[in-house]
Amino acid sequence: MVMNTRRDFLKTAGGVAAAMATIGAPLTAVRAAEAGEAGELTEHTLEPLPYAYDALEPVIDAKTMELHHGRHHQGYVNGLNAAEAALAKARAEGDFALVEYWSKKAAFNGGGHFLHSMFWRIMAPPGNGGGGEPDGALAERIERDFGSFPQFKAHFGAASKAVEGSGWGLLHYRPTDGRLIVLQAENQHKLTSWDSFPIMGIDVWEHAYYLNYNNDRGAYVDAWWDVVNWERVAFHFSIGEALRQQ
Ligand code: MN3
Repeated sequence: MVMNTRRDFLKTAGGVAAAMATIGAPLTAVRAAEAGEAGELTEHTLEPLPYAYDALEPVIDAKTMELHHGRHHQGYVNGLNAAEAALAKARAEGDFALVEYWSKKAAFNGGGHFLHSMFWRIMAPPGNGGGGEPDGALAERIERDFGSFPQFKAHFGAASKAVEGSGWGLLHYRPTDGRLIVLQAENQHKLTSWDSFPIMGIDVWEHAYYLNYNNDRGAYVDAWWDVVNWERVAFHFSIGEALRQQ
């Protein structure tokens, strides 16, 4: 009985880890982690964009994509590597004086790396993989949990526009009951709900839209629907559904 419970837990925990890796983290980093020896750190890396910098125009301009991916996302990757190295050093030296500082850095930069990796993947060129509406099981679940697709859009859009300061509007999947939930995140990691994980989200930091939309976050959020890659979101949803079966 105890063994079964433990086995079930490990199975579920492994499933959640695999889902998170598939949705956000670069697969190269996952392979490195699996191959690593005890105590060895994963070197997180920035994956190339799955399309050209100008592929999302006119919704998101090429210069914004270039800076956002090459500078901002790279910064989170570097910050995560630095934080994990500092924590490893603290363990080795038995000196945890700065553990709070580096733990916060790991959460902020790790959140940034995960969410941006997901963000690039759930977007596609307008009219060529981006835009439209979801179909199939995802569409049915959105209808069940939000009443209708327009009601979901209204809720998600309002939450995204209302994020205080820098952050994200997020759609989460909750494996315990299969429910879809709209959440906000401040910065890259605050306001997290621990029993669910994001399957899509919009970056509403000013660096995501300021060159094109200036201070008009609302116009950016409204235009953003034209680049949502629903096929990819549906794939993330299916990962959640598979977890729920375990
Ligand atoms: Mn960003």
